[in-house]
Amino acid sequence: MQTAIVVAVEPDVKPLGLGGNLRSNLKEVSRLGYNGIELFVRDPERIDVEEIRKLAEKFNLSIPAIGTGLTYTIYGLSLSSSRESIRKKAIKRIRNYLKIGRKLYSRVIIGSIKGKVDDFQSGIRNLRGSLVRCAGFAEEMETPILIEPLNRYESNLINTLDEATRLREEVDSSMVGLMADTFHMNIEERSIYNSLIKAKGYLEHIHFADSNRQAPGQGHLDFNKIMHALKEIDYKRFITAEILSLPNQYEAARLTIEFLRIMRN
Ligand code: LER
Ligand code: MN
Repeated sequence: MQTAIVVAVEPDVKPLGLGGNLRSNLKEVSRLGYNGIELFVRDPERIDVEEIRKLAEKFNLSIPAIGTGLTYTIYGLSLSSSRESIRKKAIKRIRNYLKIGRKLYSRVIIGSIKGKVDDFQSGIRNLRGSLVRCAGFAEEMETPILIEPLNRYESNLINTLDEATRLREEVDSSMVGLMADTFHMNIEERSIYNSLIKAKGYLEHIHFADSNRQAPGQGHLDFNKIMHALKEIDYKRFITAEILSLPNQYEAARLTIEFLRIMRN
């Protein structure tokens, strides 16, 4: 099992992870014993990728994934929008994230950028069409994208791993995988464990947060059973903390890694 935590690149961005000075955050993440970071990036065209690559290398941290959610939450760009011009901008943005992903060997997350729609049928059709185009870029750049189901209060398009699997099969590209997030799964899945097991073959990344989105161990999710399900499907990729900064961001990071250490033993 490899461990990572979400880290914002731009110092003024507030992530579900560590925000502020990138260098000191990477130093701290490494000191705590994590193997990697998931980059949370607001503007893929304005960050110094080479500087990030060097910093991650210095602190011996992999970068398994890049989060793209701010494209929707700040800029309002979504892959399912009823307006073609918005979808085009969102797709272009994913292409820019993929360019970074290629340089850093990171997968690109398709989470909030899926958007929310008034009309489900046309929304899912638009999302599928946009994903086909994103998959084309992902193939060109040999950098996978990951569909992340979100809970119903954040999106009305893909809420479960089953729905994500169906979409993945429709898009039908080896560069499209799935990821899970225990916080969303707790709200949407009939069984967190069975859904993880069923996603075997497509599951390439996972966010860990407890039922209240605090560090694992601070809520009422059964992480023993979740870890068993992951073991059963021989999941060996990253477990990434995507958590609220409670009681503060560094303590949340510490609580997570200690909890995961205990679970491993
Ligand atoms: C948002 O709730 C989330 O889980 C992110 O990983 C998606 O962009
Ligand atoms: Mn997530």
